[in-house]
Amino acid sequence: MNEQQREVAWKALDQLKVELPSWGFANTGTRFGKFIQAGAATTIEEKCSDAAQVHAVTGAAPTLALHVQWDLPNGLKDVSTVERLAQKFGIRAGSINPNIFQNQEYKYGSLGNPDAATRRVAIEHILECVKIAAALGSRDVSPWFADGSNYPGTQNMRHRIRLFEVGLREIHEALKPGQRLLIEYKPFEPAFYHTDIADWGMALQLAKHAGPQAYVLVDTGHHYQAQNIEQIVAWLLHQKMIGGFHFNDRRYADDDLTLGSIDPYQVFRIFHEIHSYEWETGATADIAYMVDQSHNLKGKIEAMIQTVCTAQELYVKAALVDHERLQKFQQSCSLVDAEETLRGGFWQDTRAVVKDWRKAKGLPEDPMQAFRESGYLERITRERGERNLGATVSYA
Ligand code: RM4
Ligand code: MN
Ligand code: MN
Repeated sequence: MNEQQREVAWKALDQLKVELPSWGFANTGTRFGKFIQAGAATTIEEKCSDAAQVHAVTGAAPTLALHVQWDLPNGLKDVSTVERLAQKFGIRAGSINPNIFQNQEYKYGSLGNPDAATRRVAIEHILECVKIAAALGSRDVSPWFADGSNYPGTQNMRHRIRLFEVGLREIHEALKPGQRLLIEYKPFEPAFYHTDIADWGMALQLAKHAGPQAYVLVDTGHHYQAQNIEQIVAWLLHQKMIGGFHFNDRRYADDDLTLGSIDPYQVFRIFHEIHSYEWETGATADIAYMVDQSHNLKGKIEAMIQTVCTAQELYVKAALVDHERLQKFQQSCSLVDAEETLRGGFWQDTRAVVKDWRKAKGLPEDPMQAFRESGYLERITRERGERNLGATVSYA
């Protein structure tokens, strides 16, 4: 790697911040059961503490995404607790995620529910999330809607579009200046016939209808297998409508595996679209990079460290693509040369330069090793073990 490339890598690393999900530190499972980790977090205090460990060893994860019902069960009243914990552990509250999918009243949907009273409950919850976000100084309110139906003919899909338009617009009106509403999409699950916001086109239309502070959120696991995700990202960049990512990987469906574990080239190609846009326009794409993984077998904190490091390595690889050269080859339709220029970035081993960057920032060169040597995992396993292992295993 030459001096100029090192500079590019350094700048990219200074830029990249990755937000961690509070739910990724907790014991979760599949619908067949849970395998409990003795050291997993249960309380918001434990989640903040664990997230702070990831930030301490990577220096790249200063914020924690919160799911309101799980992390602030008393809503606005819990804001002061989160503030105190943020202070104590040196991490900030990140995106605020409403829970409009698990309570009994949402059996037939939230914003798309045919019952007006249920829609009201969902809207009121999201409006409270907007207030919570404002109180915590969080910019993004990030709802994911499980709404949909399971059998043809059981719901009027067109009517439900209208319900979403109306509901999201009301929520948008409550946003404070600078706040953003990030609209996530997912093709199926839990609904197995239709999902109200099934893809980026639907999310985009709804975001545009809601108002100028609404953007689309791309969860990398929420696509059909053959979908060209980087093309979606290219479109959303072009339209200045990409608000954030939920990073994870998958082999089959929404598997929530650690980032780049199955297909690192896919993540690289997404990052490439972003770097290419920034190089061409001179603008910084204002994107919230958030992790949404919750695999239940890898150690929770180790999985997060692995994901943050992977994001850094792949982000730098994409930054190292020679954009000028690439553009020239694209223009002349020199296919092999263009492709090899792109791959040139991917095949760079960026681990050494990331290590150098960490050293210069006073961070451990090997975050995983530093975490393992810290004794933190042994401590939380001791402290939380009895409670966690004694917990009844519930089968969802
Ligand atoms: C979904 C989706 C959302 C997450 C919920 C709980 O699969 O990815 O982002 O908040 O799960
Ligand atoms: Mn997600
Ligand atoms: Mn998901």
